[in-house]
Order: sequence, then C-alpha cells, then structure tokens
Amino acid sequence: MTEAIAQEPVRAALVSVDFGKSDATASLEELKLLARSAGALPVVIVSARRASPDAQLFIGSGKADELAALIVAHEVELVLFDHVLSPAQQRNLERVLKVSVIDRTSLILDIFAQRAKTHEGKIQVELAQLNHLATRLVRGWTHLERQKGGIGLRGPGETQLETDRRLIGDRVKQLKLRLDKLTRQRATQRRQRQRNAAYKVSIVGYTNAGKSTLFNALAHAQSYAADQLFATLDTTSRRLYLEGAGQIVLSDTVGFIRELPHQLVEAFKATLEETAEADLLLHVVDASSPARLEQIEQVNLVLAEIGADRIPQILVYNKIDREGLSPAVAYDDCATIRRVALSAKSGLGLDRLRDALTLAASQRLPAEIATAAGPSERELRF
Ligand SMILES: Nc1nc2c(ncn2[C@@H]2O[C@H](COP(=O)(O)OP(=O)(O)OP(=O)(O)O)[C@@H](O)[C@H]2O)c(=O)[nH]1
Ligand SMILES: [Mg+2]
Repeated sequence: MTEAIAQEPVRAALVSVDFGKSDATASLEELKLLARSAGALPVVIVSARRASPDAQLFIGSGKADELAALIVAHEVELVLFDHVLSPAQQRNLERVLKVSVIDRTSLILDIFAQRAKTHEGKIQVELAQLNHLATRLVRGWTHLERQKGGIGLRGPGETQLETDRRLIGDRVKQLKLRLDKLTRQRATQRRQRQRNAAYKVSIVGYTNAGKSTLFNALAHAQSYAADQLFATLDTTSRRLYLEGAGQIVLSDTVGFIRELPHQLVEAFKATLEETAEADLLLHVVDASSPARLEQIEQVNLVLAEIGADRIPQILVYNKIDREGLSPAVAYDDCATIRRVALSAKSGLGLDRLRDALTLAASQRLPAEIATAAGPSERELRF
C-alpha cells in the first residue's frame, strides 16, 4: 500500500556572486523565493565578489572549498547558483562538492515543470527543458561518449551522445507538432473573439506582483494566487461587463523575472502571443518591493521581446496597504490615466482602476501614446 507522505524540503545552499553590475542583494532575495517555490529549504548562503566568473568552477577554488565544508556541516543536499553555469562548470562543481548543482535557468525550468497544469503548458515546459538539456549534451560527457552494446535503440556505430541527441530531437519535433496544433486552435479562438470585438486587457508584471489577486478582484474569479514565484503559468481569461464601456476580456498571465530563461520565452510564445494582441496592458508592480523599478524595466524588456511594447499600459502600483499609502491616480499630458496605486488584496483603490479601465475601453486608447509608460519613467509620482 502506498501512503502519502509530506515531502521534506530539500536542504539547499544558495550561491550568489557579486560582479558589481546588477543588484546582487535583490537577486539573492529572489533566489531564496525561487528556492522555496521549488520546494527547497535554504540553510546555507554563500556570497562572493569577483571581477569575472572562474572558467572551471564559476567561484574560485578557495570559495569552493569553503562551500564544500559548509555542505558537510549543514547536511546540504543541493546547491543552487544564482547564475547561469556552463555545463563544464556544473560538472566540475558537482565533482568538488559531491552534491547536485543547479543553475538559475534549471531552477526556473523546474518550477515551471512543477506548476504546469494544462496540456499546452506541459508541452511548452518540456520543450524548454529539452532545449536546455540539448545545450548540455556536449563532447566531454565521457560517460555518454562511451560505446555501449547497441540494444534496440541505436544504429550501428552510433555513440550514446548521438543517441541522446537523436532522441531529444525526435521528442522536440513531436512536441512542436502538438504545440503547432494548439497554437492554431488558439488562433481560431482568438479570431472568434475578435469577431465579437471585445476590448482585450492583459494583466502582466513581475512574478509575485499580485496579478492573479488583481484578476480575481476585478473578475470576481478564482485564479490561483499564492506567495510563490510563478504560481500562474496558464493564461486565464474572463469576460466582464464594465458599466459605461460594455464587455471586456480580462486575462491573467504568467509572471516575468529578470534573466527569464530564453528557452522559456521561446516555448511560451503561443501563450504570450495573447498578451501581444491585447488592446491594453495592466502592468502590475509590487510597490512594496525595493527592486520595483528594476522589475518594471525587466518586464518591459520581455514585453519588447514578444512584440508587446507598443501596447498602451496602465501601471498598477499594487500592495499599497503594506506601505500604508493611500490610493491614487496619475494622469499624463493627454489627461489619460497612466498609473493607479491600489491594493488588490484589500480592494483599496480598485474603483479607480475600474474607472480607468472604463475610460480606456470606451476611448480605445491608441498605441502611439504607449511610450508615455515606457521604461524611461523611473520615478513613482502621484
Ligand atoms: N499585502 C498585499 N499582498 C498582496 C496584494 N496583492 C497580492 N498580494 C499577495 O502577493 C502574493 C502574490 O500574489 P499573486 O496574485 O499570486 O501574484 P502573481 O503576480 O499572480 O504571481 P505569479 O503568478 O506567481 O507570477 C500573494 O501572497 C498575495 O496574497 C496586496 O494588495 N497587498
Ligand atoms: Mg499569478
């Protein structure tokens, strides 16, 4: 008989190197959240400063020895790096540290894999994982290079490396076909909706900013909101009726993060296309986060990558209850509402966002003034 046993979190060491460029502290805080979201318990934190990564070990050998000792002392089972590691660095580190080493890309992919619920979401995550894996299958993986007696799968003289590449290639092809089909279905549904000519509003923003909470508050819906990174993976849409503007379609979307693995953006293109076709973006910002300005820029970068940077935005400064701030609205020179400060959780200021939405939907804001909410807007002024 099998019994459900509550899984113990994996004891993890977090490693962050400050290269003096971006904000290493904010990034480390984020790595802690990522680790917890993946089901790991951070028990050791190692920070280092370097001018550039070490080619062999990413961190220096002195730091690696220090880390190895901490791993033994604190019974660490897994090491998480706040960086992208080359396959060789990962391998060398595992040899020295004698536990699994995971880089930031793999960690994010792993969280996505745990969260994916719909058929399409699962395919997209698997594609991203396989593409990431394929880059790791390089010569020098001697255990894969070794010729083994060809049982079944392999052709004559084929090395394990070639077999692995071929199997991954086959699977990628298969997944792409399925994804193509789903993308076409999605396009049909979209055309259907276009015929109905509803005004489309997509909620976008950094992960954990409060997008799903806002979606639920506006749509009286039950989208999964949680204090986890990437709680939402699949786009959820609801029709809602706004007094004075009629029907609009509101969508909750996957959150963005700095250095979002490119494989993921690629694999989630179909889902993100919905965002690219919205008439208006509600860009949700966690106003209580010290890293909010950088997060706004990161979100705008991803929006540009998916071709959604020309869509008008309303910046929604969320979680004002945490800061004890009052709800507020800021207008641009054309008397159009550009920013709203509110609390999606308490509902404070939500009425003003509804008004802004009604106004935008009835005016059908043109894209030309979208730049007014661009990344150059660095300060929060109300
Ligand atoms: N104090 C406060 N907390 C909030 C507010 N809005 C959201 N939260 C909390 O922030 C956390 C993240 O909220 P979500 O709505 O899941 O955020 P999300 O942007 O959808 O996150 P992902 O789907 O993971 O990208 C949850 O614990 C919410 O309860 C708010 O206005 N005030
Ligand atoms: Mg969400």
